[in-house]
Amino acid sequence: MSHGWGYGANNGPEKWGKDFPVANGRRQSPINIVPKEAQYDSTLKSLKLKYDPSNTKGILNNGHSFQVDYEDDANSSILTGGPISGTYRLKQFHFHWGASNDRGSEHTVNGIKSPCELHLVHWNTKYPSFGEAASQPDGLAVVGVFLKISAANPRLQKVLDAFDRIKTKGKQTVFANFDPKTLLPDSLDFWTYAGSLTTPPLLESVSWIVLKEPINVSRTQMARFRGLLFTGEGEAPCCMVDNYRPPQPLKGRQVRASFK
Ligand code: 1SD
Ligand code: ZN
Repeated sequence: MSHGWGYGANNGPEKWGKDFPVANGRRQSPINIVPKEAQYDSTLKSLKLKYDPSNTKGILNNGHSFQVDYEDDANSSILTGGPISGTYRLKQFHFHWGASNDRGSEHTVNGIKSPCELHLVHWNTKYPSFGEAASQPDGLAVVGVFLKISAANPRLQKVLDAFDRIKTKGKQTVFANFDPKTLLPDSLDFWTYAGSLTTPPLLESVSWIVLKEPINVSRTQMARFRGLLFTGEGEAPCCMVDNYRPPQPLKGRQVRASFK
C-alpha cells in the first residue's frame, strides 16, 4: 500500500492484510449477523449510555470518514452495562456509508446491507488512555447503529450542516453541545460479539454492541454524506463513499442477543 490504506482497488480491505496481518485474525470485524444463530443471553444487562453534550470537542474529516470527538479526561460521557464490565468513556462517533443506498453498512443482518452505519467508540477506563486500551482484548466497546432510508432524521441535521466546513481530508471545525444519545433508536436491544476495529490497525480489542433497531435517514440526507471528499484540498476530488469493510469470517465466535 504505497500511499496508505483506504477503500480503493489498490489500498482497500482486500489489501490491508499485507501491512496488518491481523486482518486474517481470529476475531475480525465486521461480521454478518444471523439472528436465528444468535443466542439469547438473559445475563446481559441493559445498555446504559450517559453522555454530557458539553464534552463535544469538534468534527473532523479524517480522510476515511468524519468523526465527532469528545473530551475523555473524566467519566462524564460513559457507556456501562450490556456485555461489558466497568466503565467505558466515549471517544468519538463516526459513520460508514455507500455510494448508493444498496450498501454502506459494515455489519450485515442475514446478508442484508444497510446504506449507512453509525459507530460510537468507547474505551475501558481500567486502562490509562484510549491509545493503551485500543490494544487490549477488553479495551474498546463500539455501539453500532444501522441507518435505514425513511423520512428525514432531524437529529442528524446538525451533523450534516457541518459538512460544508469539513469537505476535504484534514479539515476540522468547532462542533459543540451535541448529545449522541439523541441519535439512538427507541429500543436498545442488541447483538454482541468479540471483534476488532474495522479499519487498520484492525486491533482485536472491540466488544461490539450492534443495535437491532435502525434509525431513519432520508435519501437527501444520505446524498449529503456522499458530498464529503476522501481527498485533501487541492487534490483531484474523490467522493467519500463506500468507506466500509465487508463482513469477515466468524471463525467459531458466538453472537449473543440481549432479546428473545
Ligand atoms: O473506523 C474507526 C476509526 O476511525 C477509529 O475510530 C477506530 C478507533 O481508533 O475505530 C474504527 S471502527 O472500528 O470504529 N470502525
Ligand atoms: Zn467505524
